[in-house]
Amino acid sequence: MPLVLHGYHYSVYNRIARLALAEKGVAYERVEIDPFALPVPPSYLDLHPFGRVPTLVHDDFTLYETGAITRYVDRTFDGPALQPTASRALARMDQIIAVVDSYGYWPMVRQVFSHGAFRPAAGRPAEPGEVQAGRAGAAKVLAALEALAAPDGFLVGDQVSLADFHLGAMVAYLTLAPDGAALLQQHARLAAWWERVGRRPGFAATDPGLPRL
Ligand SMILES: N[C@@H](CCC(=O)N[C@@H](CS)C(=O)NCC(=O)O)C(=O)O
Repeated sequence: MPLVLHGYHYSVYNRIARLALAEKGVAYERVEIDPFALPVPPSYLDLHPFGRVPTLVHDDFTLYETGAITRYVDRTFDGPALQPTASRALARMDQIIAVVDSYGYWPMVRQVFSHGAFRPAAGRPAEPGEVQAGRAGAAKVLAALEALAAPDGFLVGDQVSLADFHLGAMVAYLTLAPDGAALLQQHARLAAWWERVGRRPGFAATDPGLPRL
């Protein structure tokens, strides 16, 4: 049963898919594709018409969109269940994932992390204004998530879920930027959650590090 994840090693969405696969204990092959190196190869556009990463190929089944991939992985393979069964807990998990995608990715990853950590590490030009704008957007999303998160344990209760990986991959990047790390500390519940969740082996196993000059 060949299982192949096409992705870019620095991609936060690729990491979310890898975190779910790691937690399930599923073996898979990786194909590196950098979606920022234009033009994206036509062979990859055949898999993902929007040219983003990741894409999962399982036998003859091709799937893109990270939330669909992680839910498919959870339902398809043995290992611990990564989605709660209670309808309200599942709704909360889906809500947190949607909030992270819709409102969190850009300010936390593409602004604070990219301009506050990644670009400086890579020796590429960084815009302080992007970090400032990202701080404001990230503060709003972290405040909303602080209110949605369960009081202790994991984001939706006492079992780890896909929401923990979706937010965790973004917080891992956010906190590599000094502004992002300071911002997280202003949200006590999320800071304590990250202290626990960030220690799960999957995070170390999928850590791409920062570029080196
Ligand atoms: N909605 C997509 C988003 C994936 C996404 O934006 N991936 C980024 C890398 S983290 C990407 O491919 N970016 C390329 C670009 O913006 O052109 C998903 O959930 O998989």
